[in-house]
Amino acid sequence: MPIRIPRGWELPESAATPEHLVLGRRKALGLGGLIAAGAALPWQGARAQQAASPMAAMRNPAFRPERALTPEKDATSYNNYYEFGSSKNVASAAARLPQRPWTLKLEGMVDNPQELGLDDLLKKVSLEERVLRHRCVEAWAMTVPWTGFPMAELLKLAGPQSGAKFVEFHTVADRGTMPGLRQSWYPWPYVEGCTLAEAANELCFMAVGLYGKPVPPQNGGPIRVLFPWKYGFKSGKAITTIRFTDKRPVSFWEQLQPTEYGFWANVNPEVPHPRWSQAHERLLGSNERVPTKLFNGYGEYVASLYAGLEKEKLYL
Ligand SMILES: Nc1nc2c(c(=O)[nH]1)N[C@H]1C(S)=C(S)[C@@H](COP(=O)(O)O)O[C@H]1N2
Ligand SMILES: [Mo]
Repeated sequence: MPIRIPRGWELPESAATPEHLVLGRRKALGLGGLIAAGAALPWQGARAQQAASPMAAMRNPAFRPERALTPEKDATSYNNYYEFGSSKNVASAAARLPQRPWTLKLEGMVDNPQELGLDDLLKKVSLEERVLRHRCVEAWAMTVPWTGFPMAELLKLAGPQSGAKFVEFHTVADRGTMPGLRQSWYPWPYVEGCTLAEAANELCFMAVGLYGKPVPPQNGGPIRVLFPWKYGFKSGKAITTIRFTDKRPVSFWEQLQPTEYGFWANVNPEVPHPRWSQAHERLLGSNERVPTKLFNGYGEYVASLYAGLEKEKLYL
């Protein structure tokens, strides 16, 4: 009998993956023997499938959301994007941000500094879809299908040098389209960072698609980073430069309010924000209130990253 794949990936009707891709994957998963033998899984190496949409890719069944998908209209109309203002209603303003041409720079302490056109980069990586939970520090959450590739693939392209210990993600600061940049008390551009080990973790993901389509500008198109185990502010939108360094970056929110937003920002229900509890979260769409999980439920991937760092403020 072919191995039984857990049912978690058999998502409800609302799942955004085009039907033919789901069917294609089921057929491929029928090759149970191959999977058991440790051959490449069918969704690994799947290129973006042109037929349905340029950003439709095979869903990676390892990422079981354990929650219903957030309706697309909610995930794409309730956003945090301070470059466009502090309201959640930024989609129409963000639509003015040009999505092409787009270049991504890999720089700093790397063997292969380079500037990549986004479409050229997409030819070098394997796209997959991951349904991931997202948890904002403000205690709302969503569960959405992202298309993209592991950050580890960019590390391979860049070749970090032995002295590189941290990674900075610089996001675009476009004066022409971003009215928030005129609010000069904010430390623009929006820069976030992590350790090299965090960037190399399987869960750190570069997203170029959402619900099988290019990531809409308000959600961070054309390319954003995702740290699903950290509060959402770590997941910078519209990334232009990834910089490798030996100094721990001081990120946007940490510069603004270091007593409330730290470097690590791992999700933890037991460590309240100084002004509110983090024990529960509200799901976009249904408004259901559910308990928050340590590392947003991704401890099996990331808990080991923090061994020996217990004295750090890991959950702020
Ligand atoms: N450049 C940039 N990236 C950003 C933000 C921002 O204001 N500017 N907000 C962050 C916060 S607080 C959250 S919760 C998520 C929101 O992502 P979403 O709008 O796709 O839900 O983006 C993060 N990335
Ligand atoms: Mo957030």
